[in-house]
Amino acid sequence: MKEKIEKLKKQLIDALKTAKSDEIVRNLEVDFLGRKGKFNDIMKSLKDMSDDMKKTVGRLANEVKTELEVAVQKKYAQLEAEELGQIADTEWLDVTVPGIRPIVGHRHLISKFIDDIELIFGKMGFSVADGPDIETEHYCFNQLNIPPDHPARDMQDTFWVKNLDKTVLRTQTSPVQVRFMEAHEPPVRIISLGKTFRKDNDATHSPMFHQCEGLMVGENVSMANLKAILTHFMQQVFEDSSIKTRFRISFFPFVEPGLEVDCTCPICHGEGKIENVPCKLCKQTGWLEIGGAGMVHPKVLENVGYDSKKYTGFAFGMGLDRMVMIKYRINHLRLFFENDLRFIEQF
Ligand code: FA5
Repeated sequence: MKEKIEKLKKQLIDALKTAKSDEIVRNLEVDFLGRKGKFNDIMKSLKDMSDDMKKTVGRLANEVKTELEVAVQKKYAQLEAEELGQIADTEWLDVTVPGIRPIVGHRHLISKFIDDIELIFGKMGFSVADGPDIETEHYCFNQLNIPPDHPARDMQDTFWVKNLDKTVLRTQTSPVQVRFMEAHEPPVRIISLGKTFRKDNDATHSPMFHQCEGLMVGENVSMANLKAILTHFMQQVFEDSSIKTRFRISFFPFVEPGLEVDCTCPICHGEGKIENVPCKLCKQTGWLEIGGAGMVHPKVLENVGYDSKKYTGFAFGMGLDRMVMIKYRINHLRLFFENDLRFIEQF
């Protein structure tokens, strides 16, 4: 019986040496040391032995069983250590390797341009006013001297807001003029920059675009002031002191006279060509259209309770996206809003 016990011990020790997984060790444990295992068979056979044999064989069987139980636990521990070692190998962390620099974003080109404009006008004493993107018909049209059914409403293809009576996505930043004048007494000197919306869509027209509105009202404010301020602004924003501006007569119901504002092309400097090559940007005219302007209509001043005999003022509204296109030679408006990082990261 003693040999049988020693043989079982050797079998299990040998099997444990080659066991490569917890599962194999568990099967060996059950097979040798479990309730129905080989060692229990020996224990069961003790009852048929003499008392002396019972004692010696029983003691030996218990000692070997304990020894083997320890060997099994050691094997489990060894396998676990090996597994951890492998993980450590595959997830090896070399703290001396230089880190991966996180991608740091920056402000969008249009947002940066808005900051630039605020700075330029800020130095000329203009403060910044805000208005809602979703505007009432009252402020977007009526108060700007564009009553219902006036043909001037057709100049702007409007998004009306469903289920909200007489409400539009603002087609222009001009309603901010009215909102500001209603809340403040003259003198007024503000700009307002933000999103505007129209049912347009091509290379130079986007359904959502940005405008910069300007308004200056006070005593003796004249068109000469308008010209001086816009010329200085254009020179600053295009970083070219040779830029000139010109006014062409136009129509906007909230100003009289109404004007289109052009500036000399910053690429060909008003020549229409560069070294005899026709300038594509200004289509050889030497001029670029920047926005609308004019002297605030007395009706608009009166709508907000200003004395139109005492106060005069000018207003202007420029398309920001077009100016950014000119400044950075970008040929399609869509690029601003597609969020393609290959484009955005260039600026
Ligand atoms: C206006 O919106 C007037 N509110 C401007 C104004 C203000 C006139 C104050 C007088 C006094 P207009 O519709 O021309 O004007 O638009 C002004 C500028 O917005 C245009 O010159 C153009 O640069 C830009 N613009 C108009 N529609 C779009 C569009 N769909 N996409 C991109 N830019 C546009």
